Amino acid sequence: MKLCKKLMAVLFAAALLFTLLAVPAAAESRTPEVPEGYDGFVVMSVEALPLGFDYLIMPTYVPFHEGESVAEVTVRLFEEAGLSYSAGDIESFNLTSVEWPYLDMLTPRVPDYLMEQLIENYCYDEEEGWDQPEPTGNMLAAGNYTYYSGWMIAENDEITPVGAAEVTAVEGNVYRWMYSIYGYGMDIGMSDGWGMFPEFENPAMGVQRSDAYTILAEILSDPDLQNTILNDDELYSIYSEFYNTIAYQGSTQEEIDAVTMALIEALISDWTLMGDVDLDGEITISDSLLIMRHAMGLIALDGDALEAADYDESGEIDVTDALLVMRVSMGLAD
Ligand SMILES: [Ca+2]
Ligand SMILES: [Ca+2]
Repeated sequence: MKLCKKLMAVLFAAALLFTLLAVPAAAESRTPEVPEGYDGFVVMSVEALPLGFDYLIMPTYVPFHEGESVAEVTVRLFEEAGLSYSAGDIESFNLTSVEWPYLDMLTPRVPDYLMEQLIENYCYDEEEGWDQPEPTGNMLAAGNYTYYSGWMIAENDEITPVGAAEVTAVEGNVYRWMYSIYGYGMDIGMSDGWGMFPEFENPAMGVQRSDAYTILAEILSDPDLQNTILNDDELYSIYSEFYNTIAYQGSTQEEIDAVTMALIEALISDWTLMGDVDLDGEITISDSLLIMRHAMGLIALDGDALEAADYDESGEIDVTDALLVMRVSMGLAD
């Protein structure tokens, strides 16, 4: 598999967060080009994990302008996705409902430990069902299902102390719009319920998903990488495990870290460093000589070596590849 250098930079950076391994300095920008007129990307998601609905919008790169509020970025995301919403005006943005296509066909799958709390605290009755009306018209709104439900915004896994109109978007930060159904954010693990709800054993408490979300956003921004994952059974199963774990509200930090690291390792171990024909992890003059010998028909490279030899990805291995790799090995090109 070939991964572009930019993705590698992100994956190595992510690996660094987890393992503190010494890795080559990689200071390249991320995979998608920042669109004309924008200053960078934030990661944004819209999700209802306590209900088992996963994501309305999976963690995604959204371009932003320097100085813009999170409310303004949110509006751009919703408009581009063609989703209607209610939030009042942009200066006092308060998200109360969002269009969730096919919501009427979804059945909540609340994790058992959370459902126990809902039942004990009169949000759900095993015979009567939900305490409050279920959504109508495919709009997921504050006050659906339970008296306490509503949309909350977190920046890097912490509920923002002020509304989205007052939060300035920051490059690379992860903004999550989350539908909470219990305890003013207890269910999403980001609140103690303001002391108004009984404590319970909560696997979600304090769990951070920002690193995992950034990796998912990176994958979603790279169609080639998605194809690679889809066409490789082992990689796809590792990816699925990763997705199912981060999308489940009851996952612990250990579980999320484990699947994230497994995905990163699978992607990195599958990676071919273009030009590294002898597969020793670096590009040297001997790689260039191997390419030259292959081009001259003196040897026949195969497998990963053959893939790595076509440095300019022209589909043919010739003297141009050998010269390019030589220049790289001498530090004259990259
Ligand atoms: Ca080499
Ligand atoms: Ca070539």
